[in-house]
Amino acid sequence: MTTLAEPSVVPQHAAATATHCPYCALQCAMTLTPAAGRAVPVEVAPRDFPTNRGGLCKKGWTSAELLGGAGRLTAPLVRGADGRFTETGWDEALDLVARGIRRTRLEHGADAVGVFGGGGLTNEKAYLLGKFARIAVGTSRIDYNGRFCMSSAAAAGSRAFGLDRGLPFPVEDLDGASTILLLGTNVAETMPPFAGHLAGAQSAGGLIVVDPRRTPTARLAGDGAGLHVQPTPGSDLALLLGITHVVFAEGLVDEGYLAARTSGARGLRRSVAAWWPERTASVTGVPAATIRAVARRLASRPAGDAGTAGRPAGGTYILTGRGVEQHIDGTDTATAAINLALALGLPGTPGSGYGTLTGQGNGQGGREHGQKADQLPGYRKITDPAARAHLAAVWGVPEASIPGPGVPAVELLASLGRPGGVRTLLVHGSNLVVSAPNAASVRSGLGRLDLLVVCDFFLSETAALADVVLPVRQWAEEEGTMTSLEGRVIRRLRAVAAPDGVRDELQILAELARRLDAPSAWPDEPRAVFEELRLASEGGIADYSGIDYGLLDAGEAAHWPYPRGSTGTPRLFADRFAHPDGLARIVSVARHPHPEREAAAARLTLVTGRLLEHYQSGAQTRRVAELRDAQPVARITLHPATAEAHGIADGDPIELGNDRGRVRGLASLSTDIRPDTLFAPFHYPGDETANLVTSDAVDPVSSMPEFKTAAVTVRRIIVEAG
Ligand SMILES: Nc1nc2c(c(=O)[nH]1)N[C@H]1C(S)=C(S)[C@@H](COP(=O)(O)OP(=O)(O)OC[C@H]3O[C@@H](n4cnc5c(=O)[nH]c(N)nc54)[C@H](O)[C@@H]3O)O[C@H]1N2
Ligand SMILES: Nc1nc2c(c(=O)[nH]1)N[C@H]1C(S)=C(S)[C@@H](COP(=O)(O)OP(=O)(O)OC[C@H]3O[C@@H](n4cnc5c(=O)[nH]c(N)nc54)[C@H](O)[C@@H]3O)O[C@H]1N2
Ligand code: SF4
Ligand SMILES: [Mo]
Repeated sequence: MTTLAEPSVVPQHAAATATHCPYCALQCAMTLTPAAGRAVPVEVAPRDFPTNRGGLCKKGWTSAELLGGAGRLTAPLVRGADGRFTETGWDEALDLVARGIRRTRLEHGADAVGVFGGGGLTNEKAYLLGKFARIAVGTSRIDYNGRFCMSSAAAAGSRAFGLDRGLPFPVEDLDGASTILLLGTNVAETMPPFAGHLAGAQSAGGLIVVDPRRTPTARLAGDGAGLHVQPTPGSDLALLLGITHVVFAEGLVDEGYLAARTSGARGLRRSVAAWWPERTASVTGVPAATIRAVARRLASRPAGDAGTAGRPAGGTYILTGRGVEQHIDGTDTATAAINLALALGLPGTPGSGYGTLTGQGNGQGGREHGQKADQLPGYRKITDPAARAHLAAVWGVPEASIPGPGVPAVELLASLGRPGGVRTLLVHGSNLVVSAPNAASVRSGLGRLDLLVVCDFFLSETAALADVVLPVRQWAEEEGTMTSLEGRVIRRLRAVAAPDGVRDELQILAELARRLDAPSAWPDEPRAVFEELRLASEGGIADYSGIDYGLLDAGEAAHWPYPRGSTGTPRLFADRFAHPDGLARIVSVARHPHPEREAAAARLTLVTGRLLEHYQSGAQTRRVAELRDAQPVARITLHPATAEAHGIADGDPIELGNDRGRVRGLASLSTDIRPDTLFAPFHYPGDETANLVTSDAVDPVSSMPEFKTAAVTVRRIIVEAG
């Protein structure tokens, strides 16, 4: 068996490397300069770029710490009969994985092999992973953590506009807005440099933030002349129907736009008729006067604002985040936000718009190139005969050999080790036992597998449960492309050599494909994989065929769709939406009963989300001293009145519980939260894992789980010393 190629040597002349942050979708630009002789091999400096304009958050500033090597995996680990890991050679580890895949496939069929990807993977890796699952393994069972992130917004965007690009306009367009409605997003902590783009609306008194917590983002609005709207968790759909009701009732609708650019508008008026402000107030806890004020502000064009050339006077933007999307009615809630935007005539109108804020570094590209259960590269549907024929030709395989649609993440995870379910699972870029809903059941599922293979840089909590762990190159050690929250394709460049023993994930996939005697070609160099991705995406919704590394290296802004021979598309929908008739589709939505929320009404509602210092499951940021020291343990926020009623003082160890499990943390008392609501970050492992109490009930359209609200009880606990 051939061994993998050695990582190519980093050119010595590369004094400074212009690249982007490894973490979130803002993809802040930075320069890495070699720092010879230090524990951390490069120094980070922010670089000017439209999204971050020279800013970085703490995570970006400290991102190079993880290149230093502490805790880094440098050889494949294989679990022995005694249950312990032993370091092995690459051939041995890859042979073992290939044998395991073959055995599962032979005994239980190809669908008994599952693949779980991530929105942090480069486009090249995401693409090759999808191809690997379908063509090398022959399984339909592939999905990824973007299902937990962007799926509701993506489903709503595709349904309404015929295309899902989180922001259909460049971030800088927000600078000229006089009104911005932020629904369930705390950008001041989750994308700090992004907050700079809110300054115009903030100073115009038009920043409106909807969040059950008074977050740093809500403060940007509330402390100025803007508004912080603080609804009952999970009531956003009602709130949006109520605001839309006022838009109709007060004649604020852009009738000309609705007639010219949308279909289905007639049903919309009817669907919001019963949501008059006082009724909406009784469901959401938001005063009727506030609901009216929000509607009026969104429809207003401030007098005296003449605008500038190319930037019309003070427009309005509506943006959603996970706070309104990660619910079992997340797709309908995002749809209600889109419908409100359409009623006001915002999408595609210069200086105004609607968008959703993509989360992970490559959360956008990761959802375009085939990691999703129902999707082929280029954002094509796997059930579409033309799409299948296109990919069959690109891959050189019979169309019938491409599997059909698989199952979404929660269903895939629920099937682990069950009859008819997945028995061998490969994980690339997710720390499931911390980040998946109802985490205890996911942990049991992983325990029932015949073979669990995890690729990671570190021994994450999920990798620690694996049978085989394969150490991969990270961020500044690899080449590739990422697609930012604006749909802009950018280059990730290698600045340092990876530690000895670490392999590129593309090489791992290609090597496994060879060991499985897979048909088709298996390029393992990023540029070659991107060239294949261009062909694969050509003619699809997310068409990258006109983009190449040369263009990106020259610093060209490349927003997809970017068909061969064209230029990119920074702004979408100016003349038409992506449905065949060019119209946006208004799908009327309604609020339905919700068992978890009803249970929560009798107990307390736990809301989960993020802290500035930690990223996701914390697998990376809990290893950075500065970030860990700033937020070393899970702190659960509760209102002083709630705390008093439960005999809890600030700093007390507490436990939240329900029939799914229990989670621990230290009480943090704050009047920034509603008395009926608690907040816990989901970044911590062990008994501080917030997902031990979240529900794996899913949205019927997107299969997004209900991360944001869980019914819980709270109690003070005594923790034994030592
Ligand atoms: N520091 C940091 N930054 C990150 C990440 C990280 O882990 N850490 N992750 C990245 C990723 S992948 C993502 S997806 C983004 C997420 O970015 P955001 O969407 O900004 O983050 P969250 O904290 O998940 O949720 C936002 C807000 O929703 C509120 N919320 C909860 N329930 C409700 C509700 O029912 N209604 C309303 N209106 N609001 C509600 C929460 O109080 C929270 O303040 O962040 C990205 N950036
Ligand atoms: N309760 C609750 N749960 C949530 C959320 C919430 O708001 N509340 N948010 C959800 C959301 S929006 C998201 S995006 C998920 C994220 O949660 P996860 O899917 O767990 O994401 P990360 O913590 O980023 O895990 C990525 C893992 O892959 C590794 N990794 C990073 N890059 C690569 C790579 O290129 N290759 C490989 N092989 N490994 C890599 C990292 O070291 C880390 O161990 O969590 C979801 N879970
Ligand atoms: S905002 Fe996001 S991309 Fe920018 S430095 Fe922070 S984590 Fe990195
Ligand atoms: Mo996310």
